[in-house]
Amino acid sequence: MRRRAVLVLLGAALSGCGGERRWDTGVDGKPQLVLGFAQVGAESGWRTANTKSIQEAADASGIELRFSDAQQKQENQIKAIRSFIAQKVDVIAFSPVVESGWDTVLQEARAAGIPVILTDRAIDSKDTTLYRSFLGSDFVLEGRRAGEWLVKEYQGRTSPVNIVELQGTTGSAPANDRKAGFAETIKASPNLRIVASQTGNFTRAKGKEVMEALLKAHPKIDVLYAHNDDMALGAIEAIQAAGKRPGVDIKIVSVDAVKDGMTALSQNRINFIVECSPLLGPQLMDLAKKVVAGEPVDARILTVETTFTPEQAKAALPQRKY
Ligand code: GYE
Repeated sequence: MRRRAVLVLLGAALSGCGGERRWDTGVDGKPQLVLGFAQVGAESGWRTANTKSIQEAADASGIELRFSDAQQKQENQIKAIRSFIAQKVDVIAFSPVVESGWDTVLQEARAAGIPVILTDRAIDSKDTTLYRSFLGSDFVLEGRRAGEWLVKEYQGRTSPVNIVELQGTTGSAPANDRKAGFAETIKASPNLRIVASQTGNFTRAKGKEVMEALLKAHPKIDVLYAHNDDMALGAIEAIQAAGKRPGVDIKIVSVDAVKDGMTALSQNRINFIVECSPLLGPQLMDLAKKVVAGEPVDARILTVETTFTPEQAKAALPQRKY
């Protein structure tokens, strides 16, 4: 504790010479850089794995992480960012809970000379100078992949296929984009129709609750498209409680590929999962160092991902980290 405080003070003294902000090297040769990270919350298995990845990567690279959990509320994230500005952290990173409404607080960060990195979720601001880089997945592509699986699955069938959709958090980039990518892909098959689409806020509890209501309102549901595994897992409970077989009576496609989702997939209770990797920590730490050192970085850094069938899930599960 004491040594760290000294190093931080030393760093402050050394960096008072103007120009680009720099991180300084401590006595053990490790960089001393303070990263303020405003996380969305702890709503899903994906999020828990993402937080762990960021904490571990910060530790491994000698970065001091100041972590805040917004409990899925934008106002809390804005407060956390303002607090990081007041603390004069070297760099701020955050996963915006929703896409809109960030300009004011990000202008404040810019005015304070603190660079901002977006991770996981994007914002819809036209002013791209408000942040240095965006690191995360292509959510439209994920939605397309879910749609492509469905189109193939029902190829040759002309009778109606009734789909219900459990959306992620309203206004969030993954909910908007996964919806759009999926809709665009199934459009050419008129028998594939979305009969209901509601938010389950990316949580298991809400996924279950909304699915219970959907099962009552729609006696014939053929497919569930869930924007994440947790909502699919909640919905599976509701489907079973209604006396139906998940994966058989109602086909299920979801996004994330966390361990619990992959386990359900390997047991044929989910039929297909599109992967979305939460392991963004190491790349985020590299980016943070570069941005603080004034090095150029790519405006958009994409995560490489795949898809899983039940057989592929069985094979991948033993090595799955999250
Ligand atoms: O898919 C979901 C989480 O933003 C990609 O947020 C992330 C999503 C992820 O709650 O499980």
